[in-house]
Order: sequence, then structure tokens, then C-alpha cells
Amino acid sequence: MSQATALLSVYDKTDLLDLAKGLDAAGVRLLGSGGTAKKIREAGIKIEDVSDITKAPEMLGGRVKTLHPAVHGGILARSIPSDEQDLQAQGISPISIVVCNLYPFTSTIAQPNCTLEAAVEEIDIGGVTLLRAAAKNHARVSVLSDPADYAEFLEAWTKSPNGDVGQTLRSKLALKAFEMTAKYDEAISGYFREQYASAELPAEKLAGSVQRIALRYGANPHQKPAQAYVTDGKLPFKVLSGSPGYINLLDALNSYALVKELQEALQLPAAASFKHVSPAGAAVGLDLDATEKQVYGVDDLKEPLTPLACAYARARGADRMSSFGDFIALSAPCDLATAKIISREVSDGIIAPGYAPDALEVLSKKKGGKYCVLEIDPTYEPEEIETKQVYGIHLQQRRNNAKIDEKLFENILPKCALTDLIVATLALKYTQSNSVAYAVHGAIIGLGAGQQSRIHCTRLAGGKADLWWLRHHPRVLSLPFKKGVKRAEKANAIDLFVGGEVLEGGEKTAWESLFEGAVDPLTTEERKEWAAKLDGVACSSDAFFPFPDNVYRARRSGVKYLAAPGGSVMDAECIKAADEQGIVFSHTSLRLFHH
Ligand code: 93A
Repeated sequence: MSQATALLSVYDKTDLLDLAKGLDAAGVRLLGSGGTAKKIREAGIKIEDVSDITKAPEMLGGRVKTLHPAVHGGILARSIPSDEQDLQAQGISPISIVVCNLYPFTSTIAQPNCTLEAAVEEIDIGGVTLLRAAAKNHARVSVLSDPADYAEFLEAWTKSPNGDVGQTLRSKLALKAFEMTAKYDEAISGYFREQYASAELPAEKLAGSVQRIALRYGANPHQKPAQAYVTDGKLPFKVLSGSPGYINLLDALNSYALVKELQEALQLPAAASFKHVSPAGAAVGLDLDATEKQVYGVDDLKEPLTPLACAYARARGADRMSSFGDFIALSAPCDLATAKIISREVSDGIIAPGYAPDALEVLSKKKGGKYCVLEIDPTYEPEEIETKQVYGIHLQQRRNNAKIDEKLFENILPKCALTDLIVATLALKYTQSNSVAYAVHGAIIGLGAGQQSRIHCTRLAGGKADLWWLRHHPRVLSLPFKKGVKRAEKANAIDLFVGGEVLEGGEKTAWESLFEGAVDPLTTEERKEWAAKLDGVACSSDAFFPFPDNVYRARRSGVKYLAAPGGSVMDAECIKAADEQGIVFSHTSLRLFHH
């Protein structure tokens, strides 16, 4: 057997001499690039220079060291006659071992004053080519990209009679090299994305979308830097006004997915009001009657309500406390009526597939011009596979592309109940789990998100639905607010009133000062009598009910139609409870956890 050749070209020279000594002792011919060969030679170990085989000196200040057919022909040649003939014709010897690690791009760009020129110089070309070529030809070649593998490799090499360390080890080393070059390339593209792919000028933002936007910070102010980007093409949304934050984008992207699917499922414009990556409200554009207009706080709006405006009024008004400072999603281009509702609410931003010019004018004046307005491309389709990183680990899954429409629910009639179940179930698809939602008139009226216990979700959502219903009570509708009390103050005062809070001290005085004259609390009788009038509510759960207590709790908030996946050992008990309570229960066989 002819003498095996190893090519060594390393930036990080850790444990290099031990490896070189071992290979030399095992009779391997050593070839090295400039600095690597020098270090080994100085240690008294025999090594040739790469330039001895390329017959070309290192040039361009080191930019070209190993990029040569004599090197890459030697690495890439397979053990097949035609490749061997090619090598022979060119006088090239095969290379069996490649030892290489790369210029320190990541640590260079991490230095505070790193210039673009300095970063460019640290982009390793020849080393990546060595690693990639050797990894590609791992059927024959061993590639060492990490000093931590030297000892194991040397042992395997010296133990094997003909220098064959075995395919298993070569494959493992090849994978490591592929991972290394992938990560290296990701660091380079990430750096240049930051340099070149951001919109800096407002004019540019308006003119077209970009591949990346820098965010002020992440989930918290100390989490810097932060950015949003795609690796291919452009971001599917444009920033028309303001500057979105990290949580804004989490809300915007989840809420838009929800309203888009609501519109597709029900052929009605849809709106959502998100807070902390769960819906505070979500609805489709069914007309509002006079009472509903008052409950949702749009009775005094001069602009006639469009279906889209009705959808947002319902989404924003169902749980006014939770949707305070919301991020809004609309399934259709924002019209003036919807913008007018938004303009007088406290809100953080909006995403929609377009804006009527007069609507955009209203919105871009909000928050002194800082209101975040995003325009999304309605034809955008996210990738099938989604990846996120938690505690340094990549987690990957297929996107939740389960379709939620009428077919999901068996035995449910009438049509309005189906609409409500679709609204409730689709909302859960985009709610942090565990979750349960109650819906009526095409709108969420109570949603329990992010609870570890199912019954706590059912109670939380039920409690919210009860408050929503109490807000329709004639005594609430006729609360004698003084003139000039602000919308948010009213919402808060009504919430305290319907919640039955017993106020004391300054809080009591402040509450009372909002009204002309004394206001008696709602009595237990009044509450009971009113609660009994709530009926026909739909309720959906993102996973099965473990116990029938959920069914009984739902009924106490007027639930008549219930949907949940089956699979609990208590399924039969839950159905029995539903039958007893006159509830129509549909098992969906679709779990909808969302995190
Ligand atoms: O500038 S390079 O991309 N051009 C090359 O042809 C080349 N070949 C190997 N850098 C190149 N290398 C890199 O040089 C290796 O990846 C390694 O990090 C470094 C080793 O250089 P030296 O042996 O001179 O210390």
C-alpha cells in the first residue's frame, strides 16, 4: 500500500503537535499550509509545504493557500479507475486525511469596533472548501474539524492495519464538518444581513419590503440585540409607520394567521385583538344591534359600521380590560370606520393586508405618529417546517396546518352555533395553551389562556363570559357616568361593578366620583336572574376534558354547544353530563396545543 497523505491547515493549533507526531509515527506523509507547516516543522516533525505539491506560492496575502487542483483533486478523487487515472495523468497524489479549522469569523465580529474590512478578511474560503470536499468524499477521506477528535482518530488510525478507520468514524467526522461549515456560513450571512438587508430610511420602508428589520430589543429591554428576518426573499410585511417590537411581531404574526383563517372558514371579514401572544378578542363581522353597540362602546361612532368595523368592535370590546393596549389584526384592508374605532382606543399596533388612504391617515397620527402599522402580503404562505430555539436547542415541527371548518364538528346545528364553534376553535389554535374559549354572535366572549389546569381554563373563560354578559345588564347600560369620564376609566369602572369588587378607602371614593349620585351594587338575585338568561353559547377546548366538572362549569355560562377532542378516560362521563345539561357535545379528534 502506498503511503497515506494528511493535509493540515488549522487556525486553532490546539493539540496540533500531538496529532502531527502521531501521524508521522504511523508513517503518514504530512502536508501543511504556511503557519501550520511552520509550527509542526519547528517542533522537529517532518512536513512538506502545500506549495510543494501545488508548485504555486501562497498569494494575495494568504487569501489563496490551498485552493488548487493538486489539493482538491487529491481530496475529491474516489477509489474508482477513472478518478485514479485522472490523478495519475495530472501527477496528483490522493489525500486521505484532512485536518482543518477555520478563521475566527464569529469572535472577530463580536469585537466592539470590528470594521467591515476586518470581518471580510476573516471569511475563510480555502478552509471551508477543504472541509466540504473532504466531508463530501467521506467514503474514502477522514476529516478532522475539531481538535477534540484528534486522539480518538489517531487511536483508530494506528490500530487499523491499512489506515482504514472505518466508515462509521468517517461518517461521524463528515457530519461534524458539514455542521461546522453550515454554522460558519450562517454567522457570515447573519453578519451581512445586519449590514446590508435592513431598511434604515423611512422612504425605503415605504417603498418596499426588506429582508430584515432590527428590533429595539427582545422580550425585555435588556435582551439586545434583537431582529426579525427571513433567510430567503423579503419579509412578507412592510412597516408603514412606527417601529415594531419583538412581542408586537409575535402578536402580529399569530393574530394575522388567525384572522386569515377565520375569513377563509366563514367568508366574513375577521378581526383579532391580541395581548401577550393570545387573543383578548377575536370575531367575524356580524352586525351589531343597538345594545351590542353600547356594550362594545361604538354606539356614539359617527361613521357607519362596516362588517370589518363590526368584527373589530366585537374583538376589542368583548374583554376591554384584556385588550387594552392590544395588537390588532384584520383579515381585510382597513377601512375608515375601523380606523376610527381604533383611533380612540389605547392600542400598540395593527397588521392588515392593506389600508384605505383615509384609514392610514387616521392611524399614522396615533401615538404622535409612533403607532405601529404593518401591511402584510395576503398571498404569503409560511414554510411548512418551523424551527425555534429554546435554551440553545433547536426544536423543529411541521406547522399546525390543520383546517378548522364545519366538517370538524359533528351533530352541531344550527348554523350560528357552527360559526361560533369555528370562531372559538380557531382562536384556540392561536392561543397559548391550555386554553378554552366561549363564543357567541361570531365573537369570543371569554377566553382562558395559558393555564396548566383544564378546569382553571374553563372557569377563567367562563368567568370572563359572565362579566361580558353582565355588561349587557340594563343597570350597567344605564350607569350614570358624569360627563367627561374617559373611555378607559369607564371600562375599568364597569369592570369593577360587574366583578362585584368591594372597594375601600381612596379606591371607593375615586370610583364613586365617576358617577352622578350613588350607585347600588348588583344584588345576588339580580346577578342570578340575569345569568339565567344567557344561553346558546358555544365553547371549545384545545384538548380533552379530563373530568365532567368542565361541562357543568360551561353550562353555568350559558353553553349549549361544546367541542373538544376525545381521548379522556372520562369521555363517556363528560357526554353523560352534557346530555343531562342539554348540551350538544361534538368530539373533534383534533388537539390544538399552541406554544
Ligand atoms: O484565505 S483562505 O480562505 N485561502 C485559502 O486558500 C486557505 N486555505 C486554508 N484561507 C485558507 N485556509 C485557512 O488557513 C484554514 O482554514 C486555516 O484556518 C488557516 C491556516 O493557515 P496557516 O496554516 O497559514 O496558519
